[in-house]
Amino acid sequence: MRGLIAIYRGIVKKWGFPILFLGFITIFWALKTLYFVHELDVSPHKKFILLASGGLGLWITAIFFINKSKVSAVVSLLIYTLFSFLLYADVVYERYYDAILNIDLLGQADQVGDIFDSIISLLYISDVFYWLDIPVLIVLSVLVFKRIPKQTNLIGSFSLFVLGTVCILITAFVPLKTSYSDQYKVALTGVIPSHIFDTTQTILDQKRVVEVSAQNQEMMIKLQERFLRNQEVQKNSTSFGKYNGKNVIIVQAESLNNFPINLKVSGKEITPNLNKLVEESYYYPNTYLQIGRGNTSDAEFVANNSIYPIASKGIYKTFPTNDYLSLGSVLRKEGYSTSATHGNTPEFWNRQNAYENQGYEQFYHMNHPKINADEILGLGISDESIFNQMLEIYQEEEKPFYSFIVSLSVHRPFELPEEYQLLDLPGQFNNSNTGNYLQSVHYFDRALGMFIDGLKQANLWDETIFVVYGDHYGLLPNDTEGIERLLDITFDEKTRFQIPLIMHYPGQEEGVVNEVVASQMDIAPTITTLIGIEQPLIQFGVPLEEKKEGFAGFAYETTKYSYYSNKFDYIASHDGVYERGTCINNETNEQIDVEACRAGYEKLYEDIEISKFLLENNQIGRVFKDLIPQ
Ligand code: GP9
Ligand code: MN
Repeated sequence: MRGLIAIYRGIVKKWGFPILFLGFITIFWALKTLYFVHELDVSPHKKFILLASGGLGLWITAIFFINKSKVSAVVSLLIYTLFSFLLYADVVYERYYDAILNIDLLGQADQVGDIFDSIISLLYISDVFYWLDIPVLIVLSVLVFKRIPKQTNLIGSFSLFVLGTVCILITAFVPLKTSYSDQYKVALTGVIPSHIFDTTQTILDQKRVVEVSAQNQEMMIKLQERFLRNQEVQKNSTSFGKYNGKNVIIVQAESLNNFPINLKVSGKEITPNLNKLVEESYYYPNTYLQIGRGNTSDAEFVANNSIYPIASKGIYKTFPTNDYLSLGSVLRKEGYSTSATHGNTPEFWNRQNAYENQGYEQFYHMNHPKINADEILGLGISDESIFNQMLEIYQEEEKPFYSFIVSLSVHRPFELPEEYQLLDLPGQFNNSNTGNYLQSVHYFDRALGMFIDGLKQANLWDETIFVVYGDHYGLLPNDTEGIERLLDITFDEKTRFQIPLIMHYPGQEEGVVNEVVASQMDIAPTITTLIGIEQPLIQFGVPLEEKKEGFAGFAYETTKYSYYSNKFDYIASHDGVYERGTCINNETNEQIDVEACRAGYEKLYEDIEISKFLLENNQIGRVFKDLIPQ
């Protein structure tokens, strides 16, 4: 008995503190991970999370106990704090982008300054939970440090480190699969294994992209046939070429959801000008975003290119120099003068480089000699100022022209200076995100109304196809309670993804509300139809007037391969298994046998695969190499 007690004492003396330390870190990290998973609304897999947390615990313990030195103690705590920052960065990033960070996104760190206010608006008081462990750990370290003997434990520490690495690698490479959503990966293993897995995949993916050779000739012919078939729909449309030679102005409205359209608060319209425009235009209220990792910039890309934005850093950063058949390039070949306008710096989101291959002859940004950065609001030049300046530029612009404008003033945290808050809202909206958002949207609406008036005065209105659509949602799931209480509307995922799409044709006076399920990728095909483009096009969208079967597919934002359509909605499962997805019959609003959704899923799956192939291998310019006029 005495012998056993002696052995026990020996173990406690040698290993007691390391075990205590390891236990604390494992529990702290596991709790933080579970807290994040709870926010993600996915069920956690506790065993793998515990194993990965133990792995991190072993790493930190190994460093702390390498010898009795303040350096190793401080370094181990610093490393734990750095991992805590990584986890918290994932938490905040996920709140806005519905994804976790990726190694590729490190290059975007330079933009943090521009979106600082937006980031602050994503930090919640309850987040203190993510940081409570650090002071506890510091106190524990001081107490433990005083009591550990003066000795070096190189072999012991090395063994712990190796064991920790094994735990982490097992959790990274045994349970995780590429088909899993980011949320599911985190729920299975936590953020560290998920990042190791994703980074490995990114490196492997880059290696996989090889020069496409003659073997793909067969595939090229299939693609040619497919896209020529798509284009037949445009050529057979009664609207084909109806507005040939007319100007095209597209306004991509920052953070504009569909719900403010025709919404009244205390009898007052939030968007009187957009509502008026809707009454004399084609209005597609069931339109959905299709942004990827590039957010705003991907919305631009999808609307102008009609391709899924499959790119780890967003298209403008991942494939800026690819060849494209975007609206800008196509219209330029038709003799249009083409320009893009964005009131921030040319470098922001790599637009300067990316716009060159989008076919824009001019890029009007805040440093452009013709642009005056006279009024800055939030992310850049105010909407009112940029619209006014464009009206002047149009006076000199050679006709016909294509002008693509990205508005900026409606952006998180939606806090406009008082003098710009012109909407009279009841007191309960004060200091609420909903109230601030409505004020911002109202500001944009007012600026847009003045822009339209200006176009009318310049006799451009009836010479122009005028399009407005939202790039993505403004408010986030965290705002749901406030929106639903204050506005008495449902703010579920579908409403959050819903953006307005309004198209005014030259001379149009009668409005048409078309309920077809549409998406950002239907914008370019609709324009190429109205202009009557004969050049071969590569577009996945459908001209809206010809769109009979509504469809909006998703590669990002929600689980990949989910889609909405007029008949069914398919919500893919987080683990990527088709059969585990949910199929909803939109007539009855009831869940039905998942097989009913299969055709839409297969079509979307193929379209995403082809988009990926075309983008990664820079094939867009090559599919119709012999047919496209150079
Ligand atoms: C602004 C944009 C940044 O045009 O690039 O805004 P976000 O992508 O966060 O909406
Ligand atoms: Mn945006």
